[in-house]
Amino acid sequence: MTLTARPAWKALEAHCAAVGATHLRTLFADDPDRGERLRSEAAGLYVDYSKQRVTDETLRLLRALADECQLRHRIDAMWRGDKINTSEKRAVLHVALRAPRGSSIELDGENVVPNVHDVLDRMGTFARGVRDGSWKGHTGARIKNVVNIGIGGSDLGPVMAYEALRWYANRDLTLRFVSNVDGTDFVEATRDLDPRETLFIISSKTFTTLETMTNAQSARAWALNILKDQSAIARHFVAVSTNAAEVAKFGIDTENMFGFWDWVGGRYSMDSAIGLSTMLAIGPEHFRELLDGFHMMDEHFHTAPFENNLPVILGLLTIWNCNFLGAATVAVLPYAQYLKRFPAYLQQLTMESNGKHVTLDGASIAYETSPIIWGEPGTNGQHSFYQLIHQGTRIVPCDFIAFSKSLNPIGNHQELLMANVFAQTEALAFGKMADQVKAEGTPDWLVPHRVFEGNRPTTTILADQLTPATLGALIALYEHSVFTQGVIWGIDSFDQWGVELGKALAQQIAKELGAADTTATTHDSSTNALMRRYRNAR
Ligand code: G6Q
Repeated sequence: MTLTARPAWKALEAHCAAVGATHLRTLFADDPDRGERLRSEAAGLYVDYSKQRVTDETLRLLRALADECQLRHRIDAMWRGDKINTSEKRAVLHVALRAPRGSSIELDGENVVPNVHDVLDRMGTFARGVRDGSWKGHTGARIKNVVNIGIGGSDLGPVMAYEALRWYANRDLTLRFVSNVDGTDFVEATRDLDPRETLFIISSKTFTTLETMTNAQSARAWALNILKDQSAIARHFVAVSTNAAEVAKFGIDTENMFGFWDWVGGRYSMDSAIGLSTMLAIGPEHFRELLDGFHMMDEHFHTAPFENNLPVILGLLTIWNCNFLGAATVAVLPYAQYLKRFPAYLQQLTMESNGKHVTLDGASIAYETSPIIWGEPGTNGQHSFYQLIHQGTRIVPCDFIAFSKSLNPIGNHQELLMANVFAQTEALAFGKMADQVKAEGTPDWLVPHRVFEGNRPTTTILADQLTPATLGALIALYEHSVFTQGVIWGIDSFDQWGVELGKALAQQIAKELGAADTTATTHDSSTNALMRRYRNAR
């Protein structure tokens, strides 16, 4: 049955027509306790969704929709190792990456958890060696710099986690991340580094990705330019990949390769060996805590009733906002400078997972799928784009993320930071009405400009402190929320066919740009003219 024909969907449409426009002021006035009731807590995260434009009936109907879409069954299928990534015929088992030692998650009858821990143990031994200086560079010098080369899922997670957990990082190691095929990325990342003290992690699931392989070749040339000796590669390059053959071809000893598996999607891989840079920065023990945080949220998602299941609630609220209230985007607003790359990470996680136009069986979709995710840390955003969120013509649901205790408590910064979180969510929900504005003595002509309509939906996620474990729980919260949304929309959240066309065309065009005959006119008139212009200018 198509989603929009389901009884719960129809009931939600009728419900939305009846109460969807009810102002949050009314919802709070009629139900003064909703702030105490519409909240839930798990794995160290307190989530207040009372400032979403929902009633108990909305939530009941959304859960009915989840039941009709067999969410419970699909969660179980994921844990069972079913090939729920149907278009790529793959299981989706990132939950196994953080399963505790001794537990069991099976794929085709085989427990995959021991393999996960074998790799974690090897990563741990390697990371300790680099951190304590016993792993030396080719000339005997200690490794002081680590450069992760990877892109997409092999970059965004590592960058985000490094920034997020910087407080826990070994400051004797300099971490850099190179992703873009723009040579500037590599050159700027390495210009002040000494190859004798630099370790490259080539992170690529396939080990064939154009950008990563191009940067890896440049890294090798850069290193050999000083180190001279091919055998130096073994001390300065390690690989994280599923493709041992290509790793060996590149010249990296597979002894120095850390593996993962085809059941780990790129954007779900930051807690696999792809997290090697994270482990080098924060150490194996903190990395373990990160995995424990993920696992706590996994357990909660797997077992908690939907009424207080955080990923389910957040996923269903996204359905409500996007498909019924008509929101097209979600702003992610971490009030934590360390989470500055978290919105970018969530962009990939959400939009690559759920930006789909057909259902699992290939039928076209006649409802909206993934919202557009964007955001910046607060309070910075308040001085730029919040204007639109407060007074623009569009609804922008916001996720506010905050931590009660600062890792860097100086002066009254933390109090001011938190005051701003609470102020923003209150202002967005309740606004400021014309009579209030007038009562302040505002001249009549200015009143409309100073009115805030309010009724702007927000969720607040509050944790005690930014720790490896809270970060893990936070990421898993979004991972499973994204899955919940995908189940409702009936799509494959784990493939990414949409990146293929541009990749293939770029390969073709790269050949043409390199060809001797520069008159190629195989494209449309716009592309041909751009290529001509570039050729003449280069
Ligand atoms: C993520 C995507 C994509 C992928 C990159 C890098 O889910 O599949 O972002 O991670 O294209 O791929 P490799 O790790 O294979 O280089």
